[in-house]
Amino acid sequence: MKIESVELLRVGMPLVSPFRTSFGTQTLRDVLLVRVITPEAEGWAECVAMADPLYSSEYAGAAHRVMADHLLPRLFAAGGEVTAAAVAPALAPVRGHRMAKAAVEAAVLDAELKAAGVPLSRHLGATQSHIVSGVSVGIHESVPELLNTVGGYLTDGYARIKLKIEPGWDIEPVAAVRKHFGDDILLQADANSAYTRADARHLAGLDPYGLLLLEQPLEEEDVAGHAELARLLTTPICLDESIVSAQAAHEAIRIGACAIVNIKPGRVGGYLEARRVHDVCAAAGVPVWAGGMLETGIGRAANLALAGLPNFTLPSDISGSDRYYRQDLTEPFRVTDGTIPVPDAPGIGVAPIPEVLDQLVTQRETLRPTG
Ligand code: NPQ
Ligand code: MG
Repeated sequence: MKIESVELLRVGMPLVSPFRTSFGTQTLRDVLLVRVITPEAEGWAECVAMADPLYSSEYAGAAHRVMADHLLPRLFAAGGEVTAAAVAPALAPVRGHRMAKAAVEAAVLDAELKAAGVPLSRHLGATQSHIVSGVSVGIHESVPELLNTVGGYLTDGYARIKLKIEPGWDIEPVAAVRKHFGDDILLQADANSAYTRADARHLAGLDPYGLLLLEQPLEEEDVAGHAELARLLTTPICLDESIVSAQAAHEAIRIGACAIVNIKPGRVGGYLEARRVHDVCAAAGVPVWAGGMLETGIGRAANLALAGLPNFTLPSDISGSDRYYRQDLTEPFRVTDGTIPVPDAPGIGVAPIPEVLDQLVTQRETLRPTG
């Protein structure tokens, strides 16, 4: 396939309500889109880096610059001739910047699959046509307000609730949600690395509440700490931020740092590496589930395809479009009977609605192969 040009677009997506996590409160999603234009087809992808480097060291402004200055020149090195499988090797000399690399690869992959008429789900080897939909619930001002929000999501049909926690907002909200909604709801918690090893005894206070898992309690680099913590808790430990590659997943599992893995393609450098993470976990008997980064319909569509792989056996963080956005960039994704269907059209199966994109776009830049 020959790339004619790549367009980088910045889009400002207002959230339906503020989303507070242990690393801050978000009210607007600063989305970086990648559009790959070839004579046969056009590919779209979304970079999941946030506006600020709070979830990880990557952020949208840096992802934009590294794409324009380092990744796209390498992609264009063969005069624009490229295959999706060759993208990661071509970008490998650049260290880190996995979210940026993931988006470049995903846009090429979408163009390639749209040209070939093959859905991403089929290309990746998905076996599930509907993905069980969970929802991530931010830190609230009070327990009554939290119960009201959770009740609304259960009414919407979400099959699993994830509570964001931090020191000072952990045991009490978990206990209250368990007591109010009963033992049957699927419940888990995500700390986004807000604790230290010294908090082990305190975190063991979550054990009586039957959580499916506790996600990333300690910092990204402290994989050994998670192994230590796992021995002190009965609640299964799941890693998110720490799992930056299939290699990292293999090592974390080997030392007993996690019993479950959250898979986000952006965090591991692409959908092809994400499939390798899936495979490493499957071989070790470790179940996985699809994470979420407040994606628009572009990222959400691709995540649904990946989440169809057989070892994705726990409910996803892939929610309906209306959980985050009043107006999505694509046709909205809806939750029915607690699931969202995997798109079955070629590539990611969707593209931005031109009028919506024009309305929300804040910046566009076009880059071309030279010669
Ligand atoms: C997680 N996602 O699992 C992340 C964290 C997260 C759905 O909980 C803007 C962009 C805001 C990315 C807030 C969920 C975000 C973001 C939270 C990612 O850890
Ligand atoms: Mg997480």
